[in-house]
Amino acid sequence: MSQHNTNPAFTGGGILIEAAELHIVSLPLITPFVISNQTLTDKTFPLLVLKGEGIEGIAEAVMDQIPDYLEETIPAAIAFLRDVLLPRIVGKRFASPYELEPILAPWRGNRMAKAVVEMAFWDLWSKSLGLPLKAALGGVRDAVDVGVSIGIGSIDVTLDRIAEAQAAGYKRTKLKIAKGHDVALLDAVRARYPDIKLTVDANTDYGLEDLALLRRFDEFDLDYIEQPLAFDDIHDHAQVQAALKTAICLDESIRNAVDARKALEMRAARVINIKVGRVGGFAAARAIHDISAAFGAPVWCGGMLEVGIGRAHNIHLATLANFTKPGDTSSASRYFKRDIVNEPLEAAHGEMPVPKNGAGIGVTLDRDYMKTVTSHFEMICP
Ligand code: OSB
Ligand code: MG
Repeated sequence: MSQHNTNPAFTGGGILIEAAELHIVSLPLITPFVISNQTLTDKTFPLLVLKGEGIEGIAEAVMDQIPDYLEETIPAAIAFLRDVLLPRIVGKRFASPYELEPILAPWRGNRMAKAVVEMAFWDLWSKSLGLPLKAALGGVRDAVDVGVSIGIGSIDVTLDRIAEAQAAGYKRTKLKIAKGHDVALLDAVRARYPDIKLTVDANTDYGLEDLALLRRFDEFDLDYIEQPLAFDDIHDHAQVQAALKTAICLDESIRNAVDARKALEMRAARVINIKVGRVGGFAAARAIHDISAAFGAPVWCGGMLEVGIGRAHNIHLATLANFTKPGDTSSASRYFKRDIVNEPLEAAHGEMPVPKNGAGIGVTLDRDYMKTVTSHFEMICP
């Protein structure tokens, strides 16, 4: 079936959102993923389907069950979506994703919950136009450069995982680090791989009191050090950046384009990680992309261990021009034995092709398999 809208009732006067499906889906991870403050053994996420004009817009939300990466949680997001956001959207018409802004903007925080609504509508809207999401966003590439993110593990296991990533042709290796799991690891990795493009992600594990330790990271020719300090800090990162040769990259603490401007103005970072879920949707992601370009700061597309729906959104986003560093959207098969989308999202030679099975995000739900991994389902109607 063509994803292009052929419904004669569609007048171009906006897409009527007839209903929303809200699911919670859970897929086991092939190997547990360990970062500085959490171990994930499965990937559990809300999945939203907006239905209108005979088509479906789909997105997955990136908050975890508990507030480990940022403040949002799945139970709170489900309540906010069910009770606040979706009732204000279902039964209404929207001519473009920008028309959602007045509905999303008044509420504080909850960017991941807002993002899932906005992203699902971008998918629906681009499908209604018969365009790949990439084209609706203004992307310029047919494939995006990608690297791997390797969770915390022993030095031996880490070296093995780097060997696999190198064999697969990934363009950058990002190592999760934490206090006590840093310099010795980097020594061993650089001894074996002196020349690979290497970065580290501390997920907020360090403080200004660790400045002397952080300065030692300059020995390892890292492309950048991601989020060494607190999730809600920008200011103190400027002190770290001033003391180091290596670029700082901010992830957790960039919530929107204003944060990105402040961080770049005060030289708290030279690189920005953009996650569309973290920043509240594509409009904000693009604004951060644009302000970073204006400062001459490269950006890259982060990941949250998404399954195929979120991966597809990420790939389309990363086709924008200033995504000049490899992103985290590696092959889905590194994390999941079986995905809930029909199209395999596999990188080759460190490049992830833009999925293009139909318009919009270019991947389709495997509804039969999804049913078997869904723990919660509700339908929001007008
Ligand atoms: O900081 O990028 C992060 C996973 C969970 C929480 C935080 C982060 C991550 C990742 C995942 O690094 C990377 C990926 O999706 O492959
Ligand atoms: Mg990160």
